[in-house]
Amino acid sequence: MKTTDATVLDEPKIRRRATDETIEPAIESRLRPTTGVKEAKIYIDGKFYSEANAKVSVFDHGLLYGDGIFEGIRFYNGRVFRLEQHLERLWNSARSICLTIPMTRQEMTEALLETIRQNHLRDGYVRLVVTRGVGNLGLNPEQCKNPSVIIIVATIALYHEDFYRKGLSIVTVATRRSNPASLNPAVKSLNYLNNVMARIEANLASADEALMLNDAGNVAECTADNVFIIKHGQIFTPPITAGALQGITRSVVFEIGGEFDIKVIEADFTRHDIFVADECFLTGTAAEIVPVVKADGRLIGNGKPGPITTRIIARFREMTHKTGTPIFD
Ligand code: PXG
Repeated sequence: MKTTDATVLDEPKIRRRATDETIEPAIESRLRPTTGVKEAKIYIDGKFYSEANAKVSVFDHGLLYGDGIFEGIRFYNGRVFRLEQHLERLWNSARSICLTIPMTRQEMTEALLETIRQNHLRDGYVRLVVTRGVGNLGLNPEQCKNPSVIIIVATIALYHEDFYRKGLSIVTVATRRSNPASLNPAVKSLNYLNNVMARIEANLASADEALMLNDAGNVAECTADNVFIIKHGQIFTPPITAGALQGITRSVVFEIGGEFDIKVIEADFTRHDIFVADECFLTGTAAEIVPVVKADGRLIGNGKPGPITTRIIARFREMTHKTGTPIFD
């Protein structure tokens, strides 16, 4: 295997089969840029790296055990949307898993803004990751003396406008949201395998998203989005105790409900309540606010995005473009 890495000590002494030639390009392709940013700069522990050189140790417990936390943040029109709330949730996740973030919130804010500036974007996505850091192969985090901070800025692959105009389909999956007594779903941890499994189930069922229930059989949320239903002019969403993440976009819907004088109520409900709802929508940083028109094969309402959902989407877009932490001044 050819390599340009001078620190490689030895070549693997594994006899190659003829088919190995077909493996190498696939491995190399992992180094292809994935942020969508030309000459992207990725922040790792106070320094910037190119995509090809942005690497973490194989001994990082984030990789070995999913031991770490993350945030997905959007910036629009040169402003970071709800940055303080994202940092608040990051710090809460850290506190919950006894992880000390190696910088102050002010320093994190500056590192994040500077990473966006270095990538010359006005609209995009930021993935903020804090890992437990390098340890040994044992899982005891006491071995990990230096947590790592990673900031990746990417262009956002916007969902097609049809997605918002026509709505999407969801399917209830067998994989349950984890019980708060095990890994509390309020922690936005690097351990997302539960959600990945749910996502696979949705893919297998050719649905756009997976609806996850909690242990009690009540609706919790989707794999990366909170869920809302509208019935008789009132908006309902599962409480955090049902296994829903304290979504930032979710909290914006509470604000918009207040502005529109529409009650937003946290309540436990079942998938039956989704089937008989007038409207349904999902919220998340990546998807923003997106209507759901089909659940487990049943049309919701008349099978078209509802009027309240449509109004909320319009107001949300206004807010994303007019508010937020300025990046450039
Ligand atoms: N529920 C879960 C489980 C999540 O991970 C949300 C709800 C929505 O929260 P916000 O704060 O984004 O309104 C999330 C969001 C992505 C991405 O690419 C986002 C999440 C997870 C995985 C990917 O934006 N988290």
